[in-house]
Amino acid sequence: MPDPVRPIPTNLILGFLGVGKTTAILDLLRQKPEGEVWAVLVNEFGEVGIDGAILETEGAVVREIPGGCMCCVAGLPMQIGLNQLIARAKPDRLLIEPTGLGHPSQILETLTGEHYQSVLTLGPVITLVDPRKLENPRVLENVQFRDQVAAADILVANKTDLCTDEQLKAFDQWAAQLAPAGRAVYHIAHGHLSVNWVDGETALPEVSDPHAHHHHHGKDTSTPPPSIEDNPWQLVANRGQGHSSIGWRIHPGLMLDENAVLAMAMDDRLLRFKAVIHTIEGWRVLNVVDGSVSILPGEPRELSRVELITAEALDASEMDQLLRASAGLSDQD
Ligand SMILES: Nc1nc2c(ncn2[C@@H]2O[C@H](COP(=O)(O)OP(=O)(O)OP(=O)(O)O)[C@@H](O)[C@H]2O)c(=O)[nH]1
Ligand SMILES: [Mg+2]
Repeated sequence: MPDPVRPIPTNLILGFLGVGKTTAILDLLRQKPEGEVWAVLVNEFGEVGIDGAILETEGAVVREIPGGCMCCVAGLPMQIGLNQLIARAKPDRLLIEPTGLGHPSQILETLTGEHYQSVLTLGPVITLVDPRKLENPRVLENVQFRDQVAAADILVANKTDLCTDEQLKAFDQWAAQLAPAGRAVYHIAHGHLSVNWVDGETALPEVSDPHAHHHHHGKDTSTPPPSIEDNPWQLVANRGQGHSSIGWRIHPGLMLDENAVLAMAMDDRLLRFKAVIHTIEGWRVLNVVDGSVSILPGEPRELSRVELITAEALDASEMDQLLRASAGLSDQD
């Protein structure tokens, strides 16, 4: 007789753009009990999807749902992706990273809905916060931020290496007055979550109306991108959630100049820049958020990927020209 199928323990890792969600999942994957298979579902605001390529390096089975905020893809696209991931990986645990520009309620609804009742069991929801951001009233008022916090079973201050004692104290005071009282609060750096935090059950706190933020992407997320061989330089743009993204998929034969890409990434109109690219010196993982730059060696991929997110829509052709120049291409190429 086959073993009865046990529901897969599942954790959401929430938090605002660039707070350290992918870093934290990478860190959890390094602490995974030997012999277990963990799967990661990641949804990015941008169309191109960078985190999947980064997460695959830690041996997880990864499925990306690029494009849009998770609430918009939380219906069918997410169910298709999730079902395929579960069928392929048969994971012992599932970690989900929704976009930082997303609203968690619809994804929670999907995961706890009838379809997944016997398939998944929702463990603690972990929300990361950069305590420095609490100084910005616009962050505190942001509905996505508030609902990411409201959904948290465990509230974690990340990037504490970059915080002053006062900022950490202010974080603790802010966390202490949040309702409901009594959720676990921790301070960490470099996304170093304890693997023990993923065990247990979520208290499923209430979050506000998911329909409070109407917007439209007007696109079909199920269409696969064109082949990189046929189309070696692909530019895709996305809008929604009061933000815009521009992304590129680039043939790995087109090597980029790291310094030129970095110069483009440091443009202070960008809220976020990330890339897994083939440079003249080798593969690199670039990350820029809040003026902090990280450059790491990367593993060879089937293509280079670049993504930037802005509040105001940028002229995609201006950015494209810069990136093309970094690959030694002119507009006409
Ligand atoms: N100094 C410092 N840097 C950190 C810490 N955690 C993450 N970072 C860096 O912050 C950048 C963004 O981290 P990610 O893990 O990609 O953040 P994310 O929340 O997944 O970002 P999005 O998916 O774009 O929303 C990377 O360059 C990380 O190396 C930390 O605790 N301290
Ligand atoms: Mg991420």
